[in-house]
Amino acid sequence: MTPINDGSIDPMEIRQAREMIVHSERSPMRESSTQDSPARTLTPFRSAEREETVILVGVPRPPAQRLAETEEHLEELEQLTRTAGGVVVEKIFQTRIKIDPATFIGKGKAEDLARRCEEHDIDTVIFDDDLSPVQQRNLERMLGRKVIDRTGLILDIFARHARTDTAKTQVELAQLEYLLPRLTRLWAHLSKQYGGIRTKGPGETQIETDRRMVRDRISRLKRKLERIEQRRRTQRKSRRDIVRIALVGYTNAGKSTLLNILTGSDVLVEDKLFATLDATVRAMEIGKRKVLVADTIGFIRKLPPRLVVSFHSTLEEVLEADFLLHVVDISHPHMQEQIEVVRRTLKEIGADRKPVITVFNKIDLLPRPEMITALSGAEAGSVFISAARGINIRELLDLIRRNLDERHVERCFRISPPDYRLLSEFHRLCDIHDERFDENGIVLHCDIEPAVAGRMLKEWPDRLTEIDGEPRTT
Ligand SMILES: Nc1nc2c(ncn2[C@@H]2O[C@H](COP(=O)(O)OP(=O)(O)OP(=O)(O)O)[C@@H](O)[C@H]2O)c(=O)[nH]1
Ligand SMILES: [Mg+2]
Repeated sequence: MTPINDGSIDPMEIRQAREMIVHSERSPMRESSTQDSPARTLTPFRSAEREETVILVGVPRPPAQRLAETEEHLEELEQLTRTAGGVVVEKIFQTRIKIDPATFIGKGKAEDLARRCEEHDIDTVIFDDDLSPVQQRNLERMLGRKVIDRTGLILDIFARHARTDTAKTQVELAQLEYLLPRLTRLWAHLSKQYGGIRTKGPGETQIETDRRMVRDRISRLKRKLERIEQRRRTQRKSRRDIVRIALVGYTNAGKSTLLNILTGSDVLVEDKLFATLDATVRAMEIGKRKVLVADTIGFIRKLPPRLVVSFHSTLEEVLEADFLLHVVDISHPHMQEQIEVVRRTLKEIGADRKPVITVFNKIDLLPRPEMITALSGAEAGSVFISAARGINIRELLDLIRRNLDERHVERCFRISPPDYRLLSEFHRLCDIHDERFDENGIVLHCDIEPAVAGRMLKEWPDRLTEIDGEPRTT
């Protein structure tokens, strides 16, 4: 058994360190290259030839977290592991009142875990909880295997699923930020081995070089994201008066399927966790109004808020939406907890005050339709649909329309002298009931949002006036 923190060199660290040297010599971090970034050297599953064998570790901490709850969490961790290409051989539980700062599970349990890893020829051990860099390093030494936590695993899945340039950039940034405090473990042994008293060993110099390289790359990626954001901001400005809806929800709930059916798009839909990594915005018409709908990254329990925040595009779409459609997989055994996780995450990113329509999806999979009656009483402003089968979509559209109507008030304007550019702006932004020409210009009745009306009146003071008492012709 390798003792904790003894400074000895373990073969896996040397391998990882070499990969890092080879990498940094070969490619000085190309723009938006997720595949070759140094973060990949720490990600769990890279072998294409065979599935990697995995042990999962859950740590119940009564009374706050009971064993049954940890078991559920490990089921989901198993699903995440499969998504990343690993096969779970065993799940291990260790109840603890207090977490061990050196090994998380305690030295005795870690030794037991090491024996099991040997017995089953395990490649990787995955903890459901976040490990500190020190705990991760100590455990890797004791077990002689890769040890990662849920966040590391999720990052690996993100890296595999990132397709667009924005998603790749965001994932690489999140990976490097995760990697930075963990860099020491790759090089500490080398500095101990070769460094003299008060002198720097080559390893230590290398750590500094690597840290600097990673920090430089982080700044470059941040600048690149800022440019992407700037572009998106300009796009958003051009559509600022159009109503915006964001689809939010637990991963795999059916958000992308719903976006496709609402807007006639062809966004990727997969029975996988985190199929969507970049916000996609599509237009649809409700009544005569144009509405923009955004698909966003799914939430999951124990997803660190800083990871959500690193997905700026999702964050912005959610924060700037006029209201949210919270898509819930009604057939999921842990539906209630998933709802809570989504609500908590919305709170963490500051979007908990947005109006929400709860959309219970996948009703076609319900074994007991009575669930609908029970839930419709408990969840006001909700609707029950199947996005995949197209069931009750009309009902959802009606609910969205009612929400829009509440935001719009009927008002009457005169455009004088007549100006077709201004008229088409009205057509773009509101629902026009009636429009006619008189000797002074164009008179129109429309449903318009008060803020939009205020802005238009300010922008066109010489052509636009609000009038009262003009009767509608329709
Ligand atoms: N039976 C059934 N399956 C559905 C329904 N809606 C979506 N699905 C399936 O659920 C899976 C996930 O759907 P997605 O639309 O990719 O879910 P998502 O919420 O976008 O997932 P992420 O992007 O991974 O967070 C896919 O296999 C869909 O075919 C439904 O109404 N009924
Ligand atoms: Mg999706």
